[in-house]
Amino acid sequence: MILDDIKESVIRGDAKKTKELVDQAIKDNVDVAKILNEGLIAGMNIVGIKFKANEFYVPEVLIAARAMSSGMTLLQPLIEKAGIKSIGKVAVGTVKGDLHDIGKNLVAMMWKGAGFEVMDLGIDTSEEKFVEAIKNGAQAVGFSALLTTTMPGMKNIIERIKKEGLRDKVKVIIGGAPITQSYADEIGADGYAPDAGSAVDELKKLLSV
Ligand code: B1M
Repeated sequence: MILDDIKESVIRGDAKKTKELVDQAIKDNVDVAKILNEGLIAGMNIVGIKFKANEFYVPEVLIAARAMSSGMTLLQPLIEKAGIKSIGKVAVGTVKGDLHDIGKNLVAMMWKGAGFEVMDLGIDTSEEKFVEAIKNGAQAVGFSALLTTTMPGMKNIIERIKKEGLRDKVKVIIGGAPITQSYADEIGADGYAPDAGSAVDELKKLLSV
């Protein structure tokens, strides 16, 4: 089955093969939603499971995400044409003063891989940028921090979101090496994930998808 082949080629991180198979599936008139959900996204889901189980490490995830992107370049215009909706709109950024982006990028890739529309706010992200993302429709915002000196900034963002009267419109999920569940509880975040694979499960749980 071509959809299984697409899934396997994403898991293997074979960008060339993934693109060829997606191209073939399109030519064979396979339903675009099936190519997306049962091929590309299904592959990235397995990658997330393997990453969580320490069977895959950062390089394998990056390579798989690149394979998925290669298929997406062909699929994206057809998805837009078919009006297929993402399963949710979310934003993620590394907090103010923090330049570490490898973990944040992995989370963004895994969320995209799971079918979310992701606004990547980048590094050194101001409170205003998070607020703007919520005003632009983000149903959840993710904060990443790698430094013990920048993690307190997460509390400030939550306070700012509250001040803007937006707290009940958005779920907040946090992560990064120094972050813990008890810190998430302390600052009033809705969720915490220790790794990019768990970040997918946590986001799906918070948004009930
Ligand atoms: Co920096 N750095 N760094 N650094 N750096 C650390 C974090 C550090 C632990 C190293 C050390 O001292 N042992 C230390 C922090 C100490 C502390 O605060 N307790 C440190 C320091 C001190 C610094 C500087 C201050 C050094 C200096 O200039 N004196 C400086 C700060 C710059 C700044 O941010 N303002 C600095 C700079 C840098 C580089 C620029 C050189 C580079 C970053 C490059 C980049 O990101 N583009 C860098 C790097 C690479 C590291 C280490 C070596 C690796 C970080 C990394 O990418 N890990 C790191 C030491 C270490 O961790 N071994 C270190 C891989 C990545 C996949 O993991 O980001 O944890 P991680 O993400 C995971 C999870 O945490 C989770 O999922 C990811 C995947 O599983 N996760 C989330 C992350 N975000 C999430 C969000 C979620 C959910 C899960 O929901 C939204």
